[in-house]
Amino acid sequence: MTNSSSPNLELFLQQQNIPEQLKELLMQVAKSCDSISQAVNRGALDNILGSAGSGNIQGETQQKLDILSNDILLDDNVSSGLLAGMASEEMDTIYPIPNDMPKGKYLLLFDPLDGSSNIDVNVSIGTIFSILETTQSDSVTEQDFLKPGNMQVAAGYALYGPQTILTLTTGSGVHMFTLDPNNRQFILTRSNVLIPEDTKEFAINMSNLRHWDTPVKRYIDECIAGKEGPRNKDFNMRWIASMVADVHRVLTRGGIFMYPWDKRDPNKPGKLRLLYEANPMSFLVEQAGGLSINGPESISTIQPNHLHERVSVILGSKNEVALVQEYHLQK
Ligand code: AHM
Ligand code: MG
Repeated sequence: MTNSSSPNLELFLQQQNIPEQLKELLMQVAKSCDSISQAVNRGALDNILGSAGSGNIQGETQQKLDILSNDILLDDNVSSGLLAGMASEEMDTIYPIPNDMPKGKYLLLFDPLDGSSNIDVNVSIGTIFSILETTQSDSVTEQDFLKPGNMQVAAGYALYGPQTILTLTTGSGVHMFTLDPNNRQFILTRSNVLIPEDTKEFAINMSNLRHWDTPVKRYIDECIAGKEGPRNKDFNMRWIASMVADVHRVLTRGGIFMYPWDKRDPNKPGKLRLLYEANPMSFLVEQAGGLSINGPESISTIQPNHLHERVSVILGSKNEVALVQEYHLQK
């Protein structure tokens, strides 16, 4: 598919059977991602690398670009009239649209810049977003955001890598758009993405091996045993440490991505956040024919209890994820 024959995001959305306001919101989010992409591209030239000297509610150090990306998304979307509220990894509580602004029925949740540890080393990072609907436009509370993943009306991410790629789903497949830096248009470059059901590639932070639970350890041990082991095939390992980039690879050529619960902090259900990391990525992966689980269960049916709730994540090629699920159920 070439640029000249491919629709841009606006044209693509016009052809989708979704509400006009959702199309407008997706265009607005795409515009914010373009702005974040431009900030990321300039980096040290604008003195925006490095720590901001602050921390978020989850005890993580915030980078200057984390805060800048969060501000871009807030500023671009606050007056759109499409939203009732927003929530972010970088904000302690929800952000209801102020009463002097027009309000809409959507809720926008985001990790403004995923892969914080990669910002200063010029490795791929991205923005992850999830869109929910509410009936409480005027008086939104945290409770309105606590919906299981299968209630999302749209989800996606922008990956800031060698190219900026916007990947999204509105429940009719997964589609990828490449940002043309000459005219700042997102051009459809891959539609109806399907994750191969089988894979020989896994992604996990191996330095946590000693902390894993038995089913995860068993699965990875068997992958590493290769042709001589019970899987009868050699596996390859990749770990970028930006979920957005690791999931993009899985969507592009298959694979299994895991950030499982581990014994480092047994009371934490995992590292990644359910509402603005795991849910949107699970929606995309399932729409692309893959699976996404927390171990024994599908992530998309988990009822969230807190805005910043964490979850164990295992997603990607169907047959591999199903095997890890089987190991958890046998436990
Ligand atoms: P972040 O949202 O603060 O960047 O944290 C999430 C990131 C994921 O992108 C990635 O999968 C994981 O943390 C990397 O963790 P680790 O540092 O253990 O490799
Ligand atoms: Mg993140």
